[in-house]
Amino acid sequence: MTTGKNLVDQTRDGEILILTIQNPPVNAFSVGVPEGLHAGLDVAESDAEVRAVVIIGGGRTFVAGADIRTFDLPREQSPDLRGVVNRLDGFSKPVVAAIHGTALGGGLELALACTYRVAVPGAQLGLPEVKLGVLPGAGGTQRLPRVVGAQKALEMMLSGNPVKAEEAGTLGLIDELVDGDLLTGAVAFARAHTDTTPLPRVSEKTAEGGSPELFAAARDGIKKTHKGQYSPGLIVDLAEMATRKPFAEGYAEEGRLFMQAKDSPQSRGLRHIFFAEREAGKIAGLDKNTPQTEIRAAGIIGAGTMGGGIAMNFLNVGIPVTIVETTQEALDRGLGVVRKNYENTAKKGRMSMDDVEKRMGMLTPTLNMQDLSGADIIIEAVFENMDVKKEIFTRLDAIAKPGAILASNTSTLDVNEIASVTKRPESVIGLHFFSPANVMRLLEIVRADKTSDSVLATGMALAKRIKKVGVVVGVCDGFVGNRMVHHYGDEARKLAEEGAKPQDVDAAMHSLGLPMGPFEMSDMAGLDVGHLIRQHQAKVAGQPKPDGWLDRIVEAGRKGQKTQAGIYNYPDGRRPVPAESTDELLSTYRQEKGLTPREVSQDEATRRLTYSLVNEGAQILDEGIAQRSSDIDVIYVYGYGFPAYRGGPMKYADEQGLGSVMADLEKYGQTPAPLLKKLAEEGRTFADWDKEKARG
Ligand code: T1G
Repeated sequence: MTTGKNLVDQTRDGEILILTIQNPPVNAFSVGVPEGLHAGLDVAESDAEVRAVVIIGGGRTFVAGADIRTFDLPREQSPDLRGVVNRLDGFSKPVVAAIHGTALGGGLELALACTYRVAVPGAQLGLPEVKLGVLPGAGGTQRLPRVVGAQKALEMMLSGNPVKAEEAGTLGLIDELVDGDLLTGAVAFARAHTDTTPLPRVSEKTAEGGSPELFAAARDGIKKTHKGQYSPGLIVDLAEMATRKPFAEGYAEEGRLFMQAKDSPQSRGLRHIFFAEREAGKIAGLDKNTPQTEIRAAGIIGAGTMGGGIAMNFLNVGIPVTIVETTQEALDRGLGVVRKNYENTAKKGRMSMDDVEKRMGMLTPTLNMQDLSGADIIIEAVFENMDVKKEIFTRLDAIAKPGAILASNTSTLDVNEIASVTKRPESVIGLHFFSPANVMRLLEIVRADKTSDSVLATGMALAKRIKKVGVVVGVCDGFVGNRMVHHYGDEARKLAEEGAKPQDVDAAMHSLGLPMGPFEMSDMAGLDVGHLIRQHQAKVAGQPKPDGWLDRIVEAGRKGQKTQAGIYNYPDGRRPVPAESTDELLSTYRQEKGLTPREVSQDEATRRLTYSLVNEGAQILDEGIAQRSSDIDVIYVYGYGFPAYRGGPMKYADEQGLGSVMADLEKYGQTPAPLLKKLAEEGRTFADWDKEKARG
């Protein structure tokens, strides 16, 4: 297929032809790149004066892989990476891949088909395809084992994590580490090899170290590390073929399996999340160049579980933190937890004790809120009570310096109301971290009515800086994640009242790939939290005290994991064991309420629970509390354990078809949200809605 598009520049350095790929921002292997490379190789073949070729990436990186946006294009319109790789394999003249930034996926496969590879220190080389639900499809599964051995190749392809150039050098993945200018180094290397014969070909090498035990262990391992996923098993099969079969046979099989994996719902789900995560960072109407506050020092109010975890995020990126508590005992306890977390990480060899001391050294404890007067951002992380939060923000307003950002880690309360007690509501924002805050990657960034663009832009940039996935949400009860979980919990409660056992309800979500079901999650969060919220809501609404079966469990002193008993028993602390007392309590409750228990299939439970999330998600979109359905997917994948290979609840619904989602909602007595109803009737998807919204 010739498009006439050519994204490769040709230049010469004497007898060396230099092919520079120009496809910013990451030189993805898009249409125009294969065409340009073929044009360059044509010149190299036909011009006798050309003795060798250097392939290099323009801008900040080598090739970061195939263009993921082209995966769903018909084959004849897709950029033909394998075609270029086939031509490079055994090319008549030496071809040197000059690597800086990243050589990932198809980018590393391109380099592996070249005669030689050179790189600058710090460059990253890897095959991350498994993270997209596919497998290396341009020779990677056959060439990488032939260079680094079966074990290392499996490790790289199953983790999807890159290795640095320095390590690549020790592995033989690159032939030379170039100090100084990459192009100069690559041209010199090429020039030094113009007379080399025969030219080395990776495809002719033997893949060492492929014992049956290795592949058996890998197959076992992925059952845990990649539970429910399709492509990792294919990667193990192909790596095994690389150690057993001729290159051509393994390569052909790789091509076939790649197409299968690419067309799988799992790959669509993972690719959706890849782009959704990047899209979430963009806020409609917010100028990219909006001025931001420079965050050099942070303040945190509350050294409890959340406060301590939040502090670690700042310390981890070198931002000093002043942390406030009301009593010395609470302060010491909070700092003790932070130090213990770091020491545990050091024990696992993932951090040095020096680093532990360095980070603890940047953490200043105090009982005096006045000590926050120098902070650029102050995050309040005290327990969920509006009066307490208002009192704190009133004091903060007097203490914090002009321009400081005042943030609340509230997970449900009205940020507008919190902001209203300050004279600078434009400086107030919600930063909703998820527990454990030093681990969970999600950060719901709550944009209040008066939050300024600058404060919002600073919040988004800060999320990236502390390695969180920031998603902007509007103000409402529970924002996006918790608001949806509320309906999910309601549906779970109903399923149990209708006859399902709590463990079967949870198993329904395990079957979808979630590590925890709704009842396990409630027990972990603490049943008393939901109980207090229900009591508060009943009081506000002037209704009688709630007397649901969950309330009765709490009133029996069973608050969940923290009391080793809730819906489940926890004989060894964390593993839930079905509790007879819960079954008895439920059957008493049903009798009292005149409910006749019935068989509830796992399929019904899975649909009702998942679609309760989707339905509320649609309502949230309609109200503008979330910008796009893909943001909701990012929230559920990074905050609630929804499997990325399902793409998140909204993507999952699109895959099922909104027509059938709506039919199931109605069948099970849930009222479809107007937006979902509209899209279903028009045969459209949430993805269509996002595109339309983005077009404005
Ligand atoms: N295809 C299309 N677009 C891509 C892309 C890709 N491979 N990689 C990045 N982008 C876009 C991204 O969406 C964003 O767009 C912009 O580039 C900057 O990215 C046969 C089939 C390279 C480490 O999995 O991991 O090869 O939002 O914000 O943080 O075996 O991008 O600006 O519009 O992420 O500096 C294998 C994917 C593909 C690597 C840079 N390769 N990329 O991170 O920037 S499968 C990958 C990354 C494959 C073959 C198979 C990262 C990065 P926008 P960014 P960054």
